[in-house]
Amino acid sequence: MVMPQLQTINKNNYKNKKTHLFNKSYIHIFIYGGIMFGSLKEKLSKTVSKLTEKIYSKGKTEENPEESFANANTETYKEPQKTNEIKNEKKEKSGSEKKGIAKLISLGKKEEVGSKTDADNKEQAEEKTTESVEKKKIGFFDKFKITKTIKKALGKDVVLTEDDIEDVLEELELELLEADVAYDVVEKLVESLKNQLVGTKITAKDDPEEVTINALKNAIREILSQKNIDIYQLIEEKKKLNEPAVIVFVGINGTGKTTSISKLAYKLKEKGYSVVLAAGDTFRAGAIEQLEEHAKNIEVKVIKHQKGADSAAVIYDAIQHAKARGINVVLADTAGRQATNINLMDEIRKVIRVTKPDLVVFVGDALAGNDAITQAEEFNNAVNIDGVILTKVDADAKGGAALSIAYAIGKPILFLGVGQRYGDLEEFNVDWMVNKLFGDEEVKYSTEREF
Ligand SMILES: Nc1nc2c(ncn2[C@@H]2O[C@H](COP(=O)(O)OP(=O)(O)OP(=O)(O)O)[C@@H](O)[C@H]2O)c(=O)[nH]1
Ligand SMILES: [Mg+2]
Repeated sequence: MVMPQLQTINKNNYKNKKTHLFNKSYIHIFIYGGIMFGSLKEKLSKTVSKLTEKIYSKGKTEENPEESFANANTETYKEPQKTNEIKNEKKEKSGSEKKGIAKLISLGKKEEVGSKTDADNKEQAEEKTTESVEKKKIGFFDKFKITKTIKKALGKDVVLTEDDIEDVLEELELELLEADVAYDVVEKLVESLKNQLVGTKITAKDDPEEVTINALKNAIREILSQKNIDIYQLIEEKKKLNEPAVIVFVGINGTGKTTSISKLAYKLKEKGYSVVLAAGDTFRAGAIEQLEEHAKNIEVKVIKHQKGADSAAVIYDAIQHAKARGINVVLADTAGRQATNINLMDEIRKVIRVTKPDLVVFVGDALAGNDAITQAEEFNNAVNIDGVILTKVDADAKGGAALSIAYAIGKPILFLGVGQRYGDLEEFNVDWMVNKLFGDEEVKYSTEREF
């Protein structure tokens, strides 16, 4: 396929645009240099270091104390004063009364940190800012390299108790909440870590760092392992029935529905499938033209009606067009809508009822963090979504939505939008995410634009 011409498709050309959530990404890029999941990686790396340190310090022998990891010039992170606000807020959101994290919000904890003055807190926060800027220079996983060079065998077997690691897990909980990881996900992750680490014998033959990394990886795998959807298998199955696979994209305004449709169409064309787009956003000014511009770039056909036409009718026509011409896939755009907009939510229900798509894909903006999860839940309640595309992940240092959304709604992430080129759509799977979070490379996506 011929590469699409570099061209700018700016929605401003088509409509009076609202302030866009994407603007937030510049803040992330400023802090983390646009490193995907950089902040989350850093938090996980810190946890691994601290847990490893706990194991070494418990495994040191009286005769040879300096062999211990704890004494081997390991830098211990200074924690800034964290407010309990994030935690309380998220707890309220989740409505969960479970123990676990809730326990941490106990007064005891508050008193312990509460003895510090505001000035102390400010100073610590400032310290952390300078410290984190410096840390950026040596890279997030350099800490791992430090621990690797000073790795020693344990002096004796170690069996960790809950008390041994409680403080580390408490810090991890706060940090994950701060990274916009959903409350239930944080609770599950920490519980899983505890189950794996507490009471397990770690012997001299074991590598304490490997033990902790594996425990954390397993915990993350558990969270991400939703039943996956193989989109290509679905297309193949529909092909055998001489029918197109119909995929409808839904979500709130500006999350990247139209862009993701164009990226997926590009990917499917590259794989040899024929695709038609349905201009089902008949609501927003300029939406049809925007889709047509993309379609021209990637050389696919668009089925459209007039602005204001019935969205279900447009998509229905596109399906008939695909059936008549043996086209493999129909990708249907729809208008962005807030779940509170009753009329538009009724419209999307009608679209689904009339067109009976094979997949309803919710498109969420990774930068919206926990809000993306709430939106996904609302759309799932309204139209029963099958899977998720998370966009703007290239600018997402926090990683909270990517880690939480599938678990929170019980539906898999299918793709991640990672930039503003047609090829910037990553197929999501658990290994991909685990590699990105624990790999040594810093993943920085191109800021080049094709639209
Ligand atoms: N960096 C980055 N930008 C993206 C990504 N996906 C979409 N965008 C940008 O997000 C903006 C909105 O994308 P659209 O595809 O128009 O969003 P939409 O959901 O169709 O918006 P409405 O039709 O208004 O509801 C555009 O400027 C896109 O270039 C992504 O993965 N990474
Ligand atoms: Mg759109």
